[in-house]
Amino acid sequence: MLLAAPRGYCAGVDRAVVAVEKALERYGSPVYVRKQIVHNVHVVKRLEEQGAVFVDEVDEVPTGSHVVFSAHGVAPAVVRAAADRGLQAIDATCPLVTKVHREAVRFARDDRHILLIGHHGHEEVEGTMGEAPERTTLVGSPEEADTVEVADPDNLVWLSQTTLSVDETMETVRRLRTRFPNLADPPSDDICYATQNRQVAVKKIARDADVVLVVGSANSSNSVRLVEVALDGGARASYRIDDASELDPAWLEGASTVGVTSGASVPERLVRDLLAVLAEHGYGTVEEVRTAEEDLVFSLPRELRRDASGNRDPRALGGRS
Ligand code: 2E6
Ligand code: F3S
Repeated sequence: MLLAAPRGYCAGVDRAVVAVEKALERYGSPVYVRKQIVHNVHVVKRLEEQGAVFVDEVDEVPTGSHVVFSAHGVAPAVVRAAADRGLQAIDATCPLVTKVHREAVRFARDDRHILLIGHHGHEEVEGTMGEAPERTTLVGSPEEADTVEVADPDNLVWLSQTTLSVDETMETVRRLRTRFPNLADPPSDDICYATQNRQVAVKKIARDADVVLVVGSANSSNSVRLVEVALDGGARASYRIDDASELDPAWLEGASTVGVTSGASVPERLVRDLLAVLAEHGYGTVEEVRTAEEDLVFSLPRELRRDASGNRDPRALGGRS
């Protein structure tokens, strides 16, 4: 068994989950959360059991209540709607998503047109596009790069969703640039460190694994990308599962080496459970294959940095540990 590292929780997911827990501790149940705090059914279920109430839109939240915005970010219109309703908002948007929002605002102010590479309908994309809807066009795939229409081809800059496949995004940019040679690059990577690190690690195990199992939920972009990267990287087969109960023993037939990884929104206990089941199937020797060390910790959302008596929370500062 080859176990990819890094895998599982990133700094932004950890911060968002802790934010909901702290809000529950401080304000009591219910604390409302707009959309899934992160895209994982088990995380959402556990927080529900602790008293969180997940809603689709802020108009479902009773006036005056606390509402947490998910790690994927929100459009400015959502922030305004929450304020208009008198809600106490706690913004758990990952700081690396906020960085992309800021880039979008800046380019729109400079009268540039943004080609945002990302998936149609994904919450992060909806939030980022909401910063400058008139000045942003979504490019959903390399194929869409071949057909997207723009008004001024010499005034373009590209940005991206944080959880895309690095290789596929580079292909999209390559195709865009053949049509728009003056397309400008973003000031820094938008695909986040966690997404990149998990893809490098899964690629490494995929070379030597017959089957790669990815723990993660169906709507988790970064988890689904890991299956694609494993297949591109040479795995004979790769499957996404929410937990060990979804493992189909038929997938293991004839496999001498099984690889395992997990998405950035996946608690490690789900991986441990899967390892226990794999051991029962004869894959009990585990080799961890590590391609990067991660030590990033983000400070809590501003609204939670002080405890109820006004003292600084130990997580207030964050930074590298
Ligand atoms: C926020 C932004 C990016 O579907 P996606 O991969 O974006 O989301 P999660 O919740 O599975 O992963 C963490 C995350 C949160 N990634
Ligand atoms: Fe943030 Fe990347 Fe995680 S954008 S929430 S660090 S997957």
